[in-house]
Amino acid sequence: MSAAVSKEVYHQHIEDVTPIESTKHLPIYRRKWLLVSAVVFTVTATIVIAITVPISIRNLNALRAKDENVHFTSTSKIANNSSSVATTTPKIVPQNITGTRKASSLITPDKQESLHPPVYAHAVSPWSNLTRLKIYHPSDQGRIFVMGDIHGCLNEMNQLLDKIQFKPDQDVLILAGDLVFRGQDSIGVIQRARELNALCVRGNHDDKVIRLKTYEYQHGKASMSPADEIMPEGQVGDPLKFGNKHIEISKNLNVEDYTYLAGCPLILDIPDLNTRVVHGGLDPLISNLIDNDPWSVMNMRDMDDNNQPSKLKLNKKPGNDVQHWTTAYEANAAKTNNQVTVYYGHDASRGIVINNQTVGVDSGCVYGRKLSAVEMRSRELAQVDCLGGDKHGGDDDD
Ligand SMILES: [Mn+2]
Repeated sequence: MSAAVSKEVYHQHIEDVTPIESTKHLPIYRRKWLLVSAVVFTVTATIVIAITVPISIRNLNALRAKDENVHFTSTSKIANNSSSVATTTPKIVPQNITGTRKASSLITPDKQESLHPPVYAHAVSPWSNLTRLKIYHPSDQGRIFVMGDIHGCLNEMNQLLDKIQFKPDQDVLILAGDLVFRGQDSIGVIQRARELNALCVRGNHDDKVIRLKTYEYQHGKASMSPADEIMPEGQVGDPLKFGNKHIEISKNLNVEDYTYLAGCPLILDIPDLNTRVVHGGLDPLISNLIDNDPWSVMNMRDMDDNNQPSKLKLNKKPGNDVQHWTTAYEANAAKTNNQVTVYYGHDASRGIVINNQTVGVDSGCVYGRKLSAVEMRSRELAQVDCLGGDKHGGDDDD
């Protein structure tokens, strides 16, 4: 178990890393023009900011004085609930109710006050470009499916969508992470998910692909060698070598694929349905969602002897407290009257497990077993058989 990390390192996720095009391949005269444009742009932007910011602040203060309960965003009107969670889970006032999911119904809380890393927390990679939490307010109509780890099995994904007669204009698809790796067509799965406007959470394999790609955007492909050198990321839970097998996927991502995959949050919260979706799991003892350690949320299976999340399947022996995180979660929920259900993937060895408040949806498609989807309101299960994919073994067998 790693040592506790400093709050500064843990906070690195707050900085968004935006892909930038490399300029190294441009001819000299174009680089000069680029430099001149950049200088002109910076000077203009500075003047504009200097003029507009004081005015905006004055306007904002006037607005706050007028009505402290109403906030505006660029796309939608947000009104606070009167409950204590209102500031972190603002509710969208529907502008136009139809059966389809509105882009504005998926929001990212703009500010989260509490961030207390648990003692076992790992550093968050500066290349992870991670959103910890998104909040989704579904419409009343249509079905909401949570689909387990697809791992590049595009054919099976399409067969399952056919089987449930998925209607993109009415139904909602949520992917429980690990869209990529091991299977035949990881890029195809991302593109299909984009087509369907699927919601998603980040899996441990998605995370590796994103980190490699962000590094490539920032430093260029040529800097990613030698293959056995470790990418500089600090004390992360799973250091990556430049030659890591996930680079086969990251190098083929276009900007839209990257933006989609990086946009899958660590945790998708659906407060209207008392439900959350993560890839690995949630520490049952952490009450503030964003205090969860990202690496653990993407990787956890069992709780170890110290009641801390582990990626391993540990052995329960007389006298130790080893148990699957869902066992601890269900017990804790019963004790504290917590009504929130958590959907998760990542644990193919256990397969489909539908409990009171935890629903496991990874049934090992890429290992030649099944691909599964559970409808959230009815809890109906749909499955298709899988051919499986190329099994990369070795250092990434989790
Ligand atoms: Mn996984």
